[in-house]
Amino acid sequence: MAKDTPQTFYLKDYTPFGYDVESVHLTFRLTPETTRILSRIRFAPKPDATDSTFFLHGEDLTLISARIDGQAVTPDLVEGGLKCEVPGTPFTWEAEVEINPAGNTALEGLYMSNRMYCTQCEAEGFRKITYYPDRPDVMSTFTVRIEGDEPVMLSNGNPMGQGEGWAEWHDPWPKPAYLFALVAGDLVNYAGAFTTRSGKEVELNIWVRPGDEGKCAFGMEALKKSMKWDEDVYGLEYDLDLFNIVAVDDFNMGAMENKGLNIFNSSCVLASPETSTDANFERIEAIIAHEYFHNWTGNRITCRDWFQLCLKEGLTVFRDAQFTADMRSEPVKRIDDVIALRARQFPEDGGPLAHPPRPEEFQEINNFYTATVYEKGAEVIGMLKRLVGDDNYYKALKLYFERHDGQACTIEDWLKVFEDATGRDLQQFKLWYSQAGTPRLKVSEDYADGTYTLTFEQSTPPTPGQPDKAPRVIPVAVGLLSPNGDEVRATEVLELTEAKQSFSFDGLAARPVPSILREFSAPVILQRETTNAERAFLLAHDTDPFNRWEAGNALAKETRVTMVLDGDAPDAAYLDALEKLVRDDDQDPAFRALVLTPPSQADIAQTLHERGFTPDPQKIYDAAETFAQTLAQQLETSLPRLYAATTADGAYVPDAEGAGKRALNGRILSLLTRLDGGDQAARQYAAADNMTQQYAALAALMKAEKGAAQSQAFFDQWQDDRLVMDKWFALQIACAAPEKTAATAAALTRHALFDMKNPNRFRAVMGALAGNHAGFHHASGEAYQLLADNLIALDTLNPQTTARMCAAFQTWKRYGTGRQSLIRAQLTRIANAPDLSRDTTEMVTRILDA
Ligand code: 0A1
Ligand code: ZN
Repeated sequence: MAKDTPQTFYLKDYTPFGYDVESVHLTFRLTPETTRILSRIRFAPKPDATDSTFFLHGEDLTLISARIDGQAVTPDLVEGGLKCEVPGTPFTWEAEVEINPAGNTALEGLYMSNRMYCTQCEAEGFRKITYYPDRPDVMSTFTVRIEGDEPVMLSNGNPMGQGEGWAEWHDPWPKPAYLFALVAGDLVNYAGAFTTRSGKEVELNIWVRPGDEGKCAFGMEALKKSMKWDEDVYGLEYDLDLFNIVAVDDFNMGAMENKGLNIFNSSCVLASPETSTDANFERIEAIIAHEYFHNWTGNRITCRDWFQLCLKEGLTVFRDAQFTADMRSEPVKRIDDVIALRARQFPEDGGPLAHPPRPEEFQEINNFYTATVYEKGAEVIGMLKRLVGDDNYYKALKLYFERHDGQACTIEDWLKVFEDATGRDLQQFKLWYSQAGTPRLKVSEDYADGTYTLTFEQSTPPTPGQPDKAPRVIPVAVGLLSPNGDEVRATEVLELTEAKQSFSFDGLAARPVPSILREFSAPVILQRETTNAERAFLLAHDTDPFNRWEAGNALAKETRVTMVLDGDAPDAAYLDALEKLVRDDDQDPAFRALVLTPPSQADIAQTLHERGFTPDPQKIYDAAETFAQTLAQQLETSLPRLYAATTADGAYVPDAEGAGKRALNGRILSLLTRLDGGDQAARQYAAADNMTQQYAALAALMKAEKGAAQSQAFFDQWQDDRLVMDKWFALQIACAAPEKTAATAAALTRHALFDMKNPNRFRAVMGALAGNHAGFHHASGEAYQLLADNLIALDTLNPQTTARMCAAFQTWKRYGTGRQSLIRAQLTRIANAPDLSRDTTEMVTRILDA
């Protein structure tokens, strides 16, 4: 059907569906190209319906037959679904449709991945399986019969029976269609068990392709830890007798929380020391927790409509971050999250794609699974918790689960439980959900007669559709240090509500050094005149680990910005401070690794842009290289000792302590490689028995252009492992010099193992291209063109992944006119590609309209 005039959906237009769905029975007759689905659905007209149109969504379906109460009917096939005359009393709708899973490269609905059937229904994929009111506020129980030759055939809920060529499932919990799932194929299970605190025995399985059983143990442990943690911290128990996880190779996102049958991108569940890095292990633990936590925040309490997406995603990200902080290190998790927020959410919030955590309109909801909905959505909850305090937070959450279990809710419902539990008025706080853009917080200070005064001015730049913004509630955690480094005021949360507001601290013996926005208490950009000496002081003395890191990070940025703008050499005082910290064995290795990790080049570009300069990616690259080289030379005499001291002995364990040590060791190795020509890295590569060290050594060598032999060896060793090969593809592009980046990526798209249909492989190559800042923005424009070529080609196969990757161009307006016109030409070329999908059209249009 024609998609010429894309439809826009608005939050304000919400109307409930006119019918209750009392039960859903589905029969799947599986064959790769002509799967038949028979549905039998019991509908009951709602007595108070405002709109009783009987419209069922449906896309890419061939309708074979339809019946109401056993009588054949001929529905009207309309854009996006069907309409039908129906009785005014409860009735049974039956339909038979045919679909083609093998031809489904969009990976939405029922599709095939490596000869295995699987589904992805969030957000609106169920309408590609059968005609249905495919909206999250329509909840029902599902009974599913699967007929086919596959050895394993799974769906949601509990198994009801199985025999030769069939299996039946029933999910007793009413759910929206987006949580439906079906998997069928040649799978083996890695089994586990969990006893809930009320004594219920739950069978756990991770289903994988034969051969991958050895990569399930870590994921299983992570699942059990998540189940236990949700009981201990939130009092939430699992509610079925069975919890299944399935790993699939072709998946658009990370994973999906389908009720009782989570489906995972194999990269987010399969792990082994030989094939996964520490970062992979940590991410897998977090994603398994995230999907598990959705069972309550998402499934038991779901969203009324897709505008409320952050209701489940922001809260679930917040919960998984709490979990990771508890399992690993709280400050390290916070620092990692803030780095990610600044790298992914700040550019979104400051560019053409800016939208509030709860958007008010969309064309394609798949384009709103964003850093703003997820990560900023979680930040908003973090602020709420800080404002009401821990006890009130858990009191409100308890009320939320009691009051709304089994419902499809809104942000208003969510805030109301906090108001009711705490007596607090959250009207102004709610602006965080409706306003886009990152607030700027300008700080000035004054000291006289023992009284120190901090004055804050907040403002938020205009974003698309929102020229002016009212002041928000901003919790600013502040502590004060005396000039000798002692803390003279412990952390206190200042609550900003006005455009300009002052706070005083009296009884001070001397002018204090403020530590502002501790733990990054609000997602804002702090603007404050300060000196490098003060930053170095905070790096040495702050009692808040986040702000200690932040001080080091600010120093690193200042140094690099000055190098770029003035061509200066790296700041000597900063180098000294770094050296002191790195050599201090009393300091946590993970913390030292973080301080030693330079700000990304994209981050420097963003900082320059914020200060009104046009970033030059090549100069930023050169400054990064000079800085690293100078640091390596400064540390020359200590590097071999540090390398030895941080080299882990004993068996590899992917825990926080080991990971912190290896992260520091990796940073040291990369510096050492700048001085020893790669000798140590080559030895490490040869000796490595785990992927973290093998990969770190290979990366150091490739960066030094000394890794040809090891890269070939890596390929020979791992060519049959898809996930490891994704690393091999990405690393070559990430390590390429700016002038070679596009050519390296182009050559890899011609490699026999490049497969555009596999989102992981596509992202490994195109994501690495967009992520190599100086290479992507090389003045030749070759990288822009290569990305556009590939996006145009992918769009005909997989619109969702194509549209997401268009965001690589979202910062285009911050670069110089030459680069802008090169990018505009590519965006225009994409926009004009024949039959461009609705997903990509929306993204390119929004980016171009900037
Ligand atoms: N709800 C999942 C993420 C997800 C979203 C959309 C998908 O397809 C469009 C797939 C997965 C989560 O938050 O983990
Ligand atoms: Zn989620």
